[in-house]
Amino acid sequence: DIAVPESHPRYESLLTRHRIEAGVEKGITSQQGLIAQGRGEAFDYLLGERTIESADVAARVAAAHLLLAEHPVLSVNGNVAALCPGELVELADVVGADLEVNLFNRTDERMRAIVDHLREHGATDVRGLTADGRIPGIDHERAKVDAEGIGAADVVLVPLEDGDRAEALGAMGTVELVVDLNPLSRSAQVATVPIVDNVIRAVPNVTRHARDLTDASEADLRAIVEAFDAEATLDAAERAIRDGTEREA
Ligand code: PTJ
Repeated sequence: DIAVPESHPRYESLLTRHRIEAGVEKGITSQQGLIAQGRGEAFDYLLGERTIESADVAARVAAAHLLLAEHPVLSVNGNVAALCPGELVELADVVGADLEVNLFNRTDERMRAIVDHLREHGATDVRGLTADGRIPGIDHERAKVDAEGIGAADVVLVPLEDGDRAEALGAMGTVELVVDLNPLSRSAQVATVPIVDNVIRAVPNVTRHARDLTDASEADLRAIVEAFDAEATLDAAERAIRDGTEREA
């Protein structure tokens, strides 16, 4: 869906940009989403535009958390809705999670456009429009969630979350699985499981691990979750960025 040959060295990156642009045109992605994408791209470039090993381990741990959860929810914002809607619907199916549209810059138009967009990509029930719950400790619009959705979730996947809200969700005792290309961002720092990878690669990777772990026992899943070290994972991502930079220099 883009006039760039697949052989182009920056094909993936250009495709991603095109999706975000199309998302803005469709009323799904906010203008700020363009800036967020640019920020993410810079980190992705430094990581070598690949899934580093520590991110793959984190994706497996995230899959284990989602499979163990009583009530897992995948939070969807304007960027991820544009980048990987079908992949989010697939992950929700595989782990039995709800999808909930939850926006940083919330408007009714964008909420509805994203719900429709997810339905076009195969989602049946999409939460977020009820908005009868609140995340304590943050301002009104950004605090809105479905009481029966994120409000009652034990595990939430929040791709590209804002730091404030990531912190507030953590304070509610929710297990937070964060996808963010910047290992220094507050969301990555406060996450139970930070996945330092592009959502475009991370979401299908979590799904692949979830499929692989479908038959694992509860004890095995718990062992995977308990062996995880978030701080070491963030350190490994920082090292990958520094090493890459040194190689370029
Ligand atoms: O649709 P809304 O209103 O909910 O708004 C969504 C955005 C992303 C615009 C909003 O949450 C926002 O402004 O986020 P920030 O504070 O800019 O943070 C975005 C973070 O995501 C940054 O740390 C980026 O490095 C990272 N990021 C950007 N694109 C990607 C990414 N991480 C993974 N994959 C990406 N494609």
